[in-house]
Amino acid sequence: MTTEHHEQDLAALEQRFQARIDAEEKIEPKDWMPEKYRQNLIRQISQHAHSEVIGMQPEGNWITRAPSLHRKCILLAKVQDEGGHGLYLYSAAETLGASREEMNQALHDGRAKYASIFNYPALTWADIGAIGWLVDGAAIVNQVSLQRTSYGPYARGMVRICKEESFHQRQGYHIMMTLARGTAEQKAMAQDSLNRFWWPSLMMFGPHDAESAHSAQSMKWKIKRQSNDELRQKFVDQSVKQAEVIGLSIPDPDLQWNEQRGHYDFGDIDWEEFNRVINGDGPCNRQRLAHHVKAHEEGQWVRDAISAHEAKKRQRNDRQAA
Ligand code: FAQ
Repeated sequence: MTTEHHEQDLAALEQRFQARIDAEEKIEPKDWMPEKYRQNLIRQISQHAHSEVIGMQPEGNWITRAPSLHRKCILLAKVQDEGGHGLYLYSAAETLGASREEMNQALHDGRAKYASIFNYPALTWADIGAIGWLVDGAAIVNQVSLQRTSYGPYARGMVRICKEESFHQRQGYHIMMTLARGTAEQKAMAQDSLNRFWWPSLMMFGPHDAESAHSAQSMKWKIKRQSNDELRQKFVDQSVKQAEVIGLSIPDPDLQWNEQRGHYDFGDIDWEEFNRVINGDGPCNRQRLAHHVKAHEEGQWVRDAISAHEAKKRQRNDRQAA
């Protein structure tokens, strides 16, 4: 086949692929897909998976210090859920031909990112409330939209993840509500936590649409269904009311209802801080990565044992078949 023929075939395949996307068909693992679609999905899904797993660290740090047995049980279950989300997502990425080992290697080498928010420390118990309320809250806004993403395994994973994230968001909000209705000291602790987590939560949605490198292509392929700015606005609009109900104030002097737009206007994000954190220089980046590398290395014997067991099983089966 000549190069010209090959290019014509490729163009026809790409056209058919786009027509399927436009018709809202889901793309499944064995379907033909453009190489860039595959690569872009691996990038986003693996980044998402790493976020879930690294996100266990700031909260895991509070399991032994939760203020009651009840809160401890809830937090333990929540952190386990996040680990589970990571596993569904790694599995979804594996259907695209990326191995878990490669994805972890990319994380450790600094080639793969994870959500910037997890590079901020959880300093007080109220931070566990703020993480549930705001971080899971922001994650849900994003993930509800991703339930309609064009890649089948990712979309289906998101349906289950969203159900669990809703419980996480409620538990965080409940912690904040309890503290805000407590002593003056407890309320101040909740407010301090909101002050520190508000802006990093807005950064979770990524750069403005005009600055977003992947958005245009990802929207065309329906990997993303709503833009970074649309989702951020949705999150701001819902959070203002939630803060009012529990008597906490959002730390933004420019926050104001805009009658014309039907949305809240809000202040500028510190993009310098965002870029610093996503490029490895946030308050906890080094600590988070070092902890992940250590846990991965310490788990090597488990992976070795499973591989050895699988090899023995294969040998036994081969002998029986012979
Ligand atoms: N942090 O062109 P865009 C959770 C990177 S799950 C770090 O706009 P895109 C659950 C971006 O990767 C939270 N990096 O990128 C939980 C790209 O760099 P690259 C995670 C960021 O993909 C709760 C570059 O900037 N959720 O929290 C961030 O179109 C509590 C250019 O950006 C997901 O991952 C950021 N905030 O849009 C767990 C959802 N923003 O890859 C424990 C799935 C941007 O070229 C406790 N992901 N970057 O090197 C997405 O929806 C998208 O990937 C966006 C970014 C919206 C995050």
